[in-house]
Amino acid sequence: RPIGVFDSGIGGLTVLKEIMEQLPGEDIIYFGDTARIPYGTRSRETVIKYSFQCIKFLLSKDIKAIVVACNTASAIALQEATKAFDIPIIGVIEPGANASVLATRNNKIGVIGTSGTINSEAYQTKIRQLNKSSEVIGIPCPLFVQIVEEGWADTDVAKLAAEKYLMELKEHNVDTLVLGCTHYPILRYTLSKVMGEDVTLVNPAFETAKAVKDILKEKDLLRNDVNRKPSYQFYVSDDPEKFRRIGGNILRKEI
Ligand code: DGN
Repeated sequence: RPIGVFDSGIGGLTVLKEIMEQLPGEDIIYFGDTARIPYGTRSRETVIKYSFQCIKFLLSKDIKAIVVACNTASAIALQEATKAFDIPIIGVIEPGANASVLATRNNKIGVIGTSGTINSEAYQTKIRQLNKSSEVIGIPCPLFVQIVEEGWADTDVAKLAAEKYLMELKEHNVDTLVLGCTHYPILRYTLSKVMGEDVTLVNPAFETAKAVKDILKEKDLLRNDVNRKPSYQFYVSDDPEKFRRIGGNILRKEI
């Protein structure tokens, strides 16, 4: 059976890409809620309602586990979802938080994401739970999503926005930065340039794929026939052409 992955739109393809690389034998069904993006600015109730609808859609496809690729949905709806549905559901927050705690040397960790993710304090709470002496600073960077979707990740526009958003994190001397939104790994060169090379960038998409592998193995759900050609199916709730075009650039593969 396939793994189901959902996101508020195309950004979750950064998570899908990592899963495809780290679990090459697995079939995957991806659902992007492109009609209702962004989740990042919506209320808690709405994010939970949308996330449950995405999960129910994936369950109708007979999947074996669900990955919540969207940081906003993971931050707000994961707890409720794991209570409501009887299937392994894996979000991006815990894997990202774990990696940041292992990476920091001075215990000063920055987290960037949508307003919904940062205001939920999900990353901050998890990181403080894991490392009581850590200082965590969360900064919402909503413009980054549009910048990436315009294809401007490596331009002056991205650099200027990053300089403004990240100023406070630099002043606090964070040595680790969690890229807490699906789109941000695409900005990593610009973010690294602005933060300085000695700051470790944590990519929750990469860490989540590792966690998915561990959980499937533990539950005996991992495919062992890694040489088979997997099937990837994509569903969106609006305009498939835009998804195909921008998504293809993210995946570096035709959708
Ligand atoms: N996928 C969202 C996230 O990771 O928080 C970003 C896009 C959005 O819904 N604003």
